[in-house]
Amino acid sequence: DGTATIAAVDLGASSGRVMLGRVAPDRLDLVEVNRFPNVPVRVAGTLHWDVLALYRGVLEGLRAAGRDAGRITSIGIDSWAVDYGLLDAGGSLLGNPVHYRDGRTDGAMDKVLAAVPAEEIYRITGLQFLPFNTLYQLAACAESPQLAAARNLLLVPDLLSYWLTGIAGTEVTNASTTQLLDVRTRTWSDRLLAAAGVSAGLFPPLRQPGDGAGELLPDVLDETGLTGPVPVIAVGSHDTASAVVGVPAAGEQFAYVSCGTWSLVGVELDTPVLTEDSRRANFSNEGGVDGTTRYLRNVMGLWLLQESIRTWNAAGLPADLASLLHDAARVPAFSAVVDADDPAFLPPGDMPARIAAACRRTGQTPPQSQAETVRCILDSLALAYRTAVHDAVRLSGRDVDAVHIVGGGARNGLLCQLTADACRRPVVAGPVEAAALGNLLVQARAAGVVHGDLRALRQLLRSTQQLTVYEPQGNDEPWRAAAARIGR
Ligand code: ADP
Ligand code: LRH
Repeated sequence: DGTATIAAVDLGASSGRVMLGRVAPDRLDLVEVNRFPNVPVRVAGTLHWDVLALYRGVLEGLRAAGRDAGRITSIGIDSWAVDYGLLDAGGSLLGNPVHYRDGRTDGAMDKVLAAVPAEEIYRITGLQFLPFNTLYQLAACAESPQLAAARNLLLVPDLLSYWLTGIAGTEVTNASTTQLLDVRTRTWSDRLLAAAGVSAGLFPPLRQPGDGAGELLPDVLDETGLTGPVPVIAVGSHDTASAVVGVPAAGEQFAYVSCGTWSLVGVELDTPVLTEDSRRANFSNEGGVDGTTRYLRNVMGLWLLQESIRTWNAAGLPADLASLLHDAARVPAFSAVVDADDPAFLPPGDMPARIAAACRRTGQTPPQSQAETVRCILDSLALAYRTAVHDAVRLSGRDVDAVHIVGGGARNGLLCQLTADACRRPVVAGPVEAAALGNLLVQARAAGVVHGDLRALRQLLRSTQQLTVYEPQGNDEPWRAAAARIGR
């Protein structure tokens, strides 16, 4: 009847959700049928994802979707990037996937860069140098018996897809985050596979967003109560690829902040920017849906806030997000700012202490209260977004009329206003579930209920999603001064 009923699984670093969408050419309704926390587990000193708990959350969500909807047109999965599971010759998972924040990659990037110069890696991949890129994770465990026993490497969404369908593949937008893919040909780079110590055969065949990825296995139909056949569709399986599809922009002159645990800040381009300036600015050319380039920088994001709250709660101090944000709005701006991208903030641990130390290092009085710490985080994030938007404009030549904030951070009115002020441009906030919506739209297009390019898909978002606009206030001077304080 021209309507599709679609399940979009979106696994973020802080929570996973299964969303159920009903899509028609002029209609898009989305409901959350299951949400579950994503809590990493340290085992024998190594930080792991609890991948079976996530898979259970997916199965429970699919069961709930079936209860709500009856038949389901298709399923798609996206998750955070770079991490993977290894399968043995029998297709069994070899150990639990390791978290990108685990310390095993300490020093691994330097070792790879000693063998292959950074300039060359950037010319091939166009990717930001982050210590946890799959290239460095693999190099860090090159000698491990586990890698020796591995016959297949599956990125997290592809691993869950494999459990659902029995068919292994590698979706290309997520593959682009490994730093093993050639950004121009979108195929594996032999040079970098060699540097990682693996062969191309480790990776199942590449898939494009919109490709079929198999059908639910009989045992999964039993487990979920769904009526087959139910196809699984490859979507932009990197959550940020799906989130950028879900940005409700009108034209081309927009920047986005995909604002969750991380903040991914950049623009959408037709072709990558591979200049030396771009490499030095540590900008990424990630593979987007429909062959687009997501030209962006990883900013440390709301992790700074999440980890501060976790630290306070662990110390028995009451701290809830709503009251912290309420109090932070009353703290004077720019009392202290930090470089949000300081690598010291990457691992789990006492975040307020590390923020205070960073303030002292730059000659500032550290925040004293929880509210001051939260204000410091939000000012610092807005400042980092400002730098990233300026750099994206400068390095790509793309003009930007508005900044879209999507993801959980779109709910943070103070952060949205600060971002408008810092970027000197209107901020359009929402949708919160942009990744799930981008996932769903690519499936709806594969099912033939919506048509056209990303612009057409975004038009459907603009006509169906609630958005909030924040106009810039104040002037640029305090932002420039704050940037100077941290040497930016
Ligand atoms: P991820 O996909 O990385 O797990 P989300 O996009 O779900 O992240 O965003 C989670 C973040 O959104 C939280 O860390 C929190 O800071 C922010 N957030 C969620 N709900 C609210 C809210 N009601 N008000 C302000 N911020 C919120
Ligand atoms: C956001 C994200 C980001 C990656 C990081 C590992 O969830 O996928 O794009 O850099 O996780």
